[in-house]
Amino acid sequence: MKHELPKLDYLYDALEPWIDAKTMEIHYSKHHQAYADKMNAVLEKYPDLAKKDPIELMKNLSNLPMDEKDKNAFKNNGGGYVNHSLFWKIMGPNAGGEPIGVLGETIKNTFGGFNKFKEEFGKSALGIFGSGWSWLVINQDKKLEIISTPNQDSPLMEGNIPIFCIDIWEHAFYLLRQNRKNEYIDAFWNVANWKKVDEILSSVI
Ligand code: MN3
Repeated sequence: MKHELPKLDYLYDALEPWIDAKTMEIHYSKHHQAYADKMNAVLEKYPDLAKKDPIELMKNLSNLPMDEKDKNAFKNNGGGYVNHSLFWKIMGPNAGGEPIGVLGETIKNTFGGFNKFKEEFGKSALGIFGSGWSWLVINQDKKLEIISTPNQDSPLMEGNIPIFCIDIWEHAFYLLRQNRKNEYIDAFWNVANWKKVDEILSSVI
């Protein structure tokens, strides 16, 4: 069974002016598609694994019955597949502002306020050397935590459940902002879909 890209809930230009339409189009239809295609190519060799949810496979990566070369290819491309699938969901038009509900409360209690959280998350994102992601996860102690991962490594690999993220690969911002990573991170808060993140949090705690 081939895994397909999840449908985008908004148009490519819906996140303008914070994230431009061309970047969204290439990011979704080329980059994400390539991760999906390469993940499917690995899974073709393992029909039993191909039937499973890639999220479950990423959680269990170290124990997957694959040879090492395939496992590494699956880590990179299955990671790219599940990471971007979450990324599109937690962004949206008419978004931004402050998180409310259980999410808002939990962020406040964990980080000492939304602004403190933003500061810490932004620092994590800006501090990534090369390509990677910053995440808000539910860790194994069931607490919110900010972490970052290199390349397309998924928090799932370490038993963390990601609920919010920012893609810090240059392909996520370079067309519009070139080397100005800080501008991209600042703009990103305007597309953060906290309603969706709150739903994701409620579904996993
Ligand atoms: Mn990307």
